[in-house]
Amino acid sequence: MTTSLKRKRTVDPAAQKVLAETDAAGIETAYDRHDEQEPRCGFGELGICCRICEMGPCRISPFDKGPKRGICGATAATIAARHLIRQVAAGAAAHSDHGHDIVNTLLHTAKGTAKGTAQGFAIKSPERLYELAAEWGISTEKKSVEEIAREMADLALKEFTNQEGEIRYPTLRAPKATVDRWRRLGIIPVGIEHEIVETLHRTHEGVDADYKNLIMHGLRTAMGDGWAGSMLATDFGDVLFGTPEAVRSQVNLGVLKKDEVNIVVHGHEPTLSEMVVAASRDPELIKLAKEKGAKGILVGGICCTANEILMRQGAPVVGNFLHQELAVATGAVDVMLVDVQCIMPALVEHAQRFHTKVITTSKKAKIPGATHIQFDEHTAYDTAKEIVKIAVENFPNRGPVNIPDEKTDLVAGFTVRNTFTHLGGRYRATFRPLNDAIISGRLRGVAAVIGCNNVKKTQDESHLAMVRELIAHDVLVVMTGCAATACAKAGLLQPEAAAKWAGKGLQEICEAVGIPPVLHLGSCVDNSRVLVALCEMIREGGLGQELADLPIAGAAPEAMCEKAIVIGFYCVASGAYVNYSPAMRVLGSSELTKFLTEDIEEVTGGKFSFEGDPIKAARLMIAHIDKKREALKLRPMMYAPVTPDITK
Ligand code: XCC
Ligand code: SF4
Repeated sequence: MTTSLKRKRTVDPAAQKVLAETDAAGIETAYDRHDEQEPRCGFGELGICCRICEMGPCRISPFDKGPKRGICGATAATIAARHLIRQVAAGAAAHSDHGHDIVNTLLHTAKGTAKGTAQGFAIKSPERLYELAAEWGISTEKKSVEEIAREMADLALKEFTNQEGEIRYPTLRAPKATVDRWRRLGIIPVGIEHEIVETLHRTHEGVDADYKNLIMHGLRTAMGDGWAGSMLATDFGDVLFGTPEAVRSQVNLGVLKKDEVNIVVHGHEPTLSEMVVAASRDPELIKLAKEKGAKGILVGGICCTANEILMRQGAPVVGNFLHQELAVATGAVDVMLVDVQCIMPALVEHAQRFHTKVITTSKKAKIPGATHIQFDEHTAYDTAKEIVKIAVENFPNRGPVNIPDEKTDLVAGFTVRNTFTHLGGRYRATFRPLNDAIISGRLRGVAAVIGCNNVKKTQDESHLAMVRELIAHDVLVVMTGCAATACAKAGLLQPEAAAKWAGKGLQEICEAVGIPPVLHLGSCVDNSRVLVALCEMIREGGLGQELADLPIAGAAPEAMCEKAIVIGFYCVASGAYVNYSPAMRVLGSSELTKFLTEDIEEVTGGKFSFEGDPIKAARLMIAHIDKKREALKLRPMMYAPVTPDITK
């Protein structure tokens, strides 16, 4: 309410309106708490504060004078690398534990202990299950769908706990040259959990002090996320909840309804939110809502839960990370239902100023002051109904309601298969048209722009600027997470966006195929879809032998959490160029910074940059794509880039 007025907090007009209201009412948000934290501790920002052992905390002076080593002798590079890979491990754990829960839910569903369909869960895509079984080499002969699912789920659970060998997907899916490189480097994980445990061991006081060795293990740990934990979350999620199909929906605070019960699901796991969507259609509950004076029941999402139910149910998206408090501040949210990850504890106190009930549902994520209703897959549908009922009964308690008008149409639901079924014509799922477009210079390449909102930056601004710059240069953009929501709000996820902002080559493709220039691939665990798409591009031929050869790049321009760090790490491990901003906390060590942003390219074929200006970062990504095009001796680009008109 004070200093935050001095800076631009968001480019989203809906958010601007709500923030004006919260300012006027003296209601605090994350932006105010951000300003309260200034000035930050410089040691922390630079990554040269160590609090790993009880002799510390130790800090390294970035100046000529002052200590250059911690008490144990750890240098800036050691300290920053240790803390960084601990963040990688935490991110890998978050995604992988989520994957674990999905595999477990499939197992319970297949065992019938989830009371079968009575409790809502069913194997919605047996086709995807059969496909995976074939890929994994599991015989399906004379087995029921449930038997296959049980067998696959048991095998998948072993990916978490294996203590020797290699996780399954790298060799099944990645090109041979990439697998060879990984084996040479020794970065194929033996099991997801093993690498996380080893990270914690190596970074304990007095163990690994070699920053390069630490980072190599960080890459291995991250591979266990991208090529196992997240990939299993996506694949088994598709089996259980259905493989997404292109779907139309709407996004932004304006999707909330003044005259309906509004339930906002926020967090990450699709298990409960899928059930809540189903329960909101229950005639008994709709009848109750009408008795309470509401016209119906709306379920909308925030953060990746939003992306999950958008992809599979077409549910509207209320907003991304920095919208969580703003949604409540509209006064129109009857229940904010949360599970795990990206949930601000501040929500509970914030909600007390309105009528909103905050309900936590995971034993792993409780917040003091919230109502806790434990979710259990065995009683999933009953729990979902109970929660919907609470929301309905809370509807008459609303105070003043102020919902901004803004809502934007979007198309989402792209997957590796359906995108390229589009590109290849209805009956031919092939990457040939994509590869040909790149080879001929109609398309420059592909960029994945992913990740969060970060209150240190103007909400959505970097996502929009970067993505517009990329598509203007004929780079097809794929997105996930809160980044996708940012661009959806600005209309970039509509087919019409191509004519407005894309370069001529990309425009031609979008028009021919009827896709937007920016493709929504789902939640953050669905970044695994990007990895699979890259593998398919190599398999199709003409774009090199290994993933590192591809004219592609990635970025997280408003990165916020450890999950964004681990995604960056598995992309670099997979040979990608990744711009990550704000910079990881390594800048206090010039050696470590140089390793991550330069020398590592010799090792994995990928590298990081930490450019904070989104346009400059986009240009770096384009330069990297052009470098790869040159190495592949691809044809010159057909068309000059257009200048994106940001006023449109
Ligand atoms: Fe969280 Fe996934 Fe980041 Fe958004 S993008 S702030 S992680 S919800 Ni995943
Ligand atoms: Fe200090 Fe070393 Fe302990 Fe870190 S591990 S707190 S640098 S003594």
